[in-house]
Amino acid sequence: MSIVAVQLGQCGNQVGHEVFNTICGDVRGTHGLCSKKENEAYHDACTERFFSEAESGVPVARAVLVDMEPKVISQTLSIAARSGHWKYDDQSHFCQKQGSGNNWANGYSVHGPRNKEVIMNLVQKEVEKCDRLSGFFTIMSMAGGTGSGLGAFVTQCLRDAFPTSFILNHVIWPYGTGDLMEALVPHPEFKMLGLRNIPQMPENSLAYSTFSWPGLLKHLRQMLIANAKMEEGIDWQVRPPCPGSSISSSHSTNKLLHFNTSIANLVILRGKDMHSVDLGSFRDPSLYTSWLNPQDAFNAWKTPRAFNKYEKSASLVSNSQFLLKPLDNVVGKAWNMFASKAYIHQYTKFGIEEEDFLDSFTTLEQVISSYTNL
Ligand SMILES: Nc1nc2c(ncn2[C@@H]2O[C@H](COP(=O)(O)OP(=O)(O)OP(=O)(O)O)[C@@H](O)[C@H]2O)c(=O)[nH]1
Ligand SMILES: [Mg+2]
Repeated sequence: MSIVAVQLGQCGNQVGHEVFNTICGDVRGTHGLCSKKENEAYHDACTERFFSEAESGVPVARAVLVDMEPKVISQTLSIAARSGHWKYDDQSHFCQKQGSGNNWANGYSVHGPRNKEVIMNLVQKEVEKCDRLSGFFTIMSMAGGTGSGLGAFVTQCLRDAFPTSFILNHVIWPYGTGDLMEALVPHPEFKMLGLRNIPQMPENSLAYSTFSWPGLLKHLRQMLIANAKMEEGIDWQVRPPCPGSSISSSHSTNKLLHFNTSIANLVILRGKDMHSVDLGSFRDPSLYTSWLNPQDAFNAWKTPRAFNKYEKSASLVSNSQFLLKPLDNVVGKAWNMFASKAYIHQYTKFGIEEEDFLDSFTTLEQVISSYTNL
């Protein structure tokens, strides 16, 4: 099965390039710690999913690059080609002379409809190169105008044109305040997924490190429930609430303050002895909201194929409350700006009306309220 990536705006193109570079490095890596046969099967599946074969033998990323200004696209194309290991298709990109000026409405209402046909034609060409298409992976920033605005527009076009394919929107949030900052979505109201990965270790320290699966998973689970993005600085005091505890108990207060409740989790284990790993601590019903059967809420994928140079590594994709606070802050700030009519004219001049803002606030406040009440 193949996936077509659509890289939008500066951030989408830069991050997209890194994604393909990482995938290519992983596919080419020889430290898979598995049999030759398993290694080949992994290599073939991964290559088919993300790359098509060029006559030159160099894999070509299944990607469409879109930006409203040319600089980043030309840089991205040439850096990839220089690697010698993979490249983008010379024809599979679209740019204009001028960006969307950090204006969502400009990207969504102006650049979107104006360039729909040519962008969707490029997508169609990439789709036709796939023997079997499973879906789309769009990469864009939430700030800026092209990634966010045009990206939202293109997502709608993809949904219309390919109603049965999956669409995974990879949205990069802007750096905030200076703090380091089919299984997972059981309900359309809850679709904010977060990613955690361990170990986090510089390459030159790896030779001196030993990792055990129980140690890695203990850290990963605590990163989840205490909502820590990094392995460092995890709050080990946070515990799941006791079943049946009342609102006034210290556990409930703890939960209210710190505990990150999950809807669903997916753990991906890669490397040595992964079949023997005990994942019981992630099946604990107290980690999850009560309305989903805990058996449906947890999934695990395992492969002996090691990732990068890690002998063992674990990733967690979770649908949880992790994004609640930042989202609430962003919506609060946006609401204040809207109430004082700041920047509104920048949107209304491109046809976005005050009513559209109110609808968006209602939608997001509903998401916040739903996640809050898990
Ligand atoms: N993480 C990460 N963030 C980036 C990167 N490039 C840009 N950003 C963030 O993306 C936001 C700006 O969006 P851009 O992608 O530059 O905007 P654009 O989509 O090109 O839209 P316009 O330039 O307005 O046409 C800022 O918040 C940046 O911090 C990147 O390579 N990595
Ligand atoms: Mg830009």
